[in-house]
Amino acid sequence: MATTSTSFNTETPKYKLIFLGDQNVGKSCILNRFLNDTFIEDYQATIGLDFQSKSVQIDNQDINLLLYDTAGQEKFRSLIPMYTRDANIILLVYDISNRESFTHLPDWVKDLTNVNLDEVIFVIIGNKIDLNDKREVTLEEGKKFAEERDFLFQEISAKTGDGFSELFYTNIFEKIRTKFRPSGQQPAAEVKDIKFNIEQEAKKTQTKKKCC
Ligand SMILES: Nc1nc2c(ncn2[C@@H]2O[C@H](COP(=O)(O)OP(=O)(O)OP(=O)(O)O)[C@@H](O)[C@H]2O)c(=O)[nH]1
Ligand SMILES: [Mg+2]
Repeated sequence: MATTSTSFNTETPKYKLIFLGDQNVGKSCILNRFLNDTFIEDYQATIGLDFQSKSVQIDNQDINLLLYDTAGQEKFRSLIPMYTRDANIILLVYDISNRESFTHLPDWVKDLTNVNLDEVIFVIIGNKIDLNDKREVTLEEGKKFAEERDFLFQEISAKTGDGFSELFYTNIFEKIRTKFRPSGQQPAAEVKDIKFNIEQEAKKTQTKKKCC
């Protein structure tokens, strides 16, 4: 189990994000694209759970994202409730070129019996849109699934980085701002205008790691 962590100022708000979804849908690659702006071509199944963290700014305030990457393999499924119990944001991933990974989504949602869906931000992610010619799930189907449950939705490609800006800034950080409103601050409008520069963010994180 690879584990990296950074020590944080304890007053900085923390949000726990958990990536769920079938084996091979690209959960680890999504995290890797978000944290390092790179893509891993070879499949290496996650064993149990991986944890990483990242600091970002919302409304000029630092927040810490605690990122949990779970294993999609069936044999690890029984561990999931342990990780989702105190999650703030649940990201449920399917592969747009693999219909089964989409039809399994209701089962993933059903398994979240210990989660109060009103208190978490739930995001449905259709990954691998670079494989559009092999698409087995339409954009509309993905959207409909999410809308019916009042979940956020975004199609992305961990391979190309398409949709990442919308996923994190337009959807997740904006929702954190309105739903959790760190420290009750007044909303400061500019989240959508922040240019999503993964490289810059990664450098910032690395610098912080070195100094703390
Ligand atoms: N074409 C394409 N391939 C992708 C994309 N994202 C991931 N992959 C590939 O899909 C395979 C699985 O990716 P992972 O990120 O390891 O999948 P996972 O969901 O973490 O799998 P588990 O850890 O077993 O649950 C790898 O071979 C990746 O290279 C994508 O956006 N496009
Ligand atoms: Mg993985």
